[in-house]
Amino acid sequence: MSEFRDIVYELSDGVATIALNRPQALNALTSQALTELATALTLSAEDPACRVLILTGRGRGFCAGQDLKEHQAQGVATDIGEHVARYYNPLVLKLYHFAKPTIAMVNGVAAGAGMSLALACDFRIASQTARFSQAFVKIGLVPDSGSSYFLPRLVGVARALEMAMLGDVMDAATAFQWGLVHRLVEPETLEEETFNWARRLAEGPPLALAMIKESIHRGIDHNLSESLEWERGLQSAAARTYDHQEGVQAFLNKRAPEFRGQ
Ligand code: LHQ
Repeated sequence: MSEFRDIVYELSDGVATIALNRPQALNALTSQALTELATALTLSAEDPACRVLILTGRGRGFCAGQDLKEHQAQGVATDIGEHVARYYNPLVLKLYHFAKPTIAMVNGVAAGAGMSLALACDFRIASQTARFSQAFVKIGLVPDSGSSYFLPRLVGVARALEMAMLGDVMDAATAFQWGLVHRLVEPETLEEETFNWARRLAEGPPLALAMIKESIHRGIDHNLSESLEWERGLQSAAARTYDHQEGVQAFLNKRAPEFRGQ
């Protein structure tokens, strides 16, 4: 069901999957791929049948960041800042504010802006073949696409500086130990484990999940008084949903709830 060229978009059982599909270049991002990714994000955001999003890559890479061949072909006159503002920043904001759970299924190397995209997702489930690199410094650039925001929040300032300043390729076991990934699994079970996780989220109460995401995001960016006030407003809204009534009824009747997103 995909009319795209550089990505594959699929939806089943409430789970939408966007797979970057330029395996020969470890799914490095061309303008075409970035445009398609943005379109697929809008599609999945607007489709009520989609309750969870998985972002992954085809082949042995997750995403090697900006396609440096395209970048080079565009010439030194190109303003990278403009490119970042036009393609990457809107994409990262879309992912971060995506009102449904997002999972990066990290099948292989995630480098540069490719790592940033993984960090912008709510969850990272990684195969033992995954690797992570803040590759920017290796080509004389600085972290972009949200890495300077997400990385210190996930691993702390000291480790973020180490990754960003050295640009070393980190193996999956270290990434797990550092708290960059939620689960580390065998390559053969990556899809199954990720889909199991996704299906659990897809069965959750969609409105509450969206509000939980919003409140945790606000919690990291605001002080306690602001967070308490924000929680109060969201709780009022959550308590007015059908799904809240359904959850309570299901608990009292000792049955599984059927959440509708209402
Ligand atoms: C690639 C790439 C790639 C093209 C592997 N491009 N072909 C934003 C806006 C504008 C400009 C600049 O940047 C940004 C933000 C960024 O994302 S900057 C960071 C850009 N990414 C990188 O610097 C990573 C470059 N790649 C690597 O360091 C390595 O390929 C990693 C560590 C990712 C993987 O290493 P290996 O597993 O040893 O694979 P490989 O290097 O042999 O690559 C396999 C193929 O993929 C190879 O093609 P070839 O035709 O020789 O088989 C690479 O040329 C191609 N490829 N990354 N970013």
